[in-house]
Amino acid sequence: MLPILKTTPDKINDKVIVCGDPGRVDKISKFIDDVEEVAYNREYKVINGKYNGQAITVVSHGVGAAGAAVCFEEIIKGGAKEIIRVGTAGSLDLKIKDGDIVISEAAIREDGLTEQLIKKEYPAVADMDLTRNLISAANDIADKQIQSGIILTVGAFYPEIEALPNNYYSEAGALAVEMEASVLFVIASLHGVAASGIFAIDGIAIDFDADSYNPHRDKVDEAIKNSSIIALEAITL
Ligand code: R1X
Repeated sequence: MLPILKTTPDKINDKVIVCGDPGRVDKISKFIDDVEEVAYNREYKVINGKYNGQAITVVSHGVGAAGAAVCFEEIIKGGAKEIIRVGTAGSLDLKIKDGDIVISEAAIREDGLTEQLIKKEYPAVADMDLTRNLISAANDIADKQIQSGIILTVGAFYPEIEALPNNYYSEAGALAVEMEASVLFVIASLHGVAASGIFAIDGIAIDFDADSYNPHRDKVDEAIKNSSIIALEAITL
């Protein structure tokens, strides 16, 4: 039993697409054949199906490191061998605009969780082959330039007394910020599993202004749709 996903290991295919939003699992299922709804417990929705004739699983992991880590540990326990996260992220580079797509080669571990798993010196890196597949599928599908590089994974989304680390890592060349990639990369590496990520940019996160954050726009939806298709192509290449 995979207790928090509330399903069994035989329901997890080798190839898994993960995303934060359970609603996005339904959207991705529109591109997949022979869809089977497997489980839906808490924020974790699991479906199976086929893409390019190959069996794949799509799972949602919710927002943030702790809940996502539970998902990643359980899908790997279930037998996942290749995992691609399809997500949204804020831009940390003024050349990268809303509706653009970023592919992660590595993630900065400001997630607040992975230091409870292994020392901070251990890197959060994406699998080279899966990342190369993503870049190549992106070049075939998207009509604009796709950037790849280092992204930032944070634990806190809204700031309080402490400032977010967004501007600091923007200066260091990080392309975008989100909340789960470093967790995926660390857990996958610890288990010898391949993982990578592709991100639709939903706003500018330099000098982050929480009051003007609005990810619900057509150009963001379009980028999420394109990144979902790119991920499905990349994982079945
Ligand atoms: O990873 C981030 C988090 O899951 C991106 O979107 C959510 C917050 O808006």
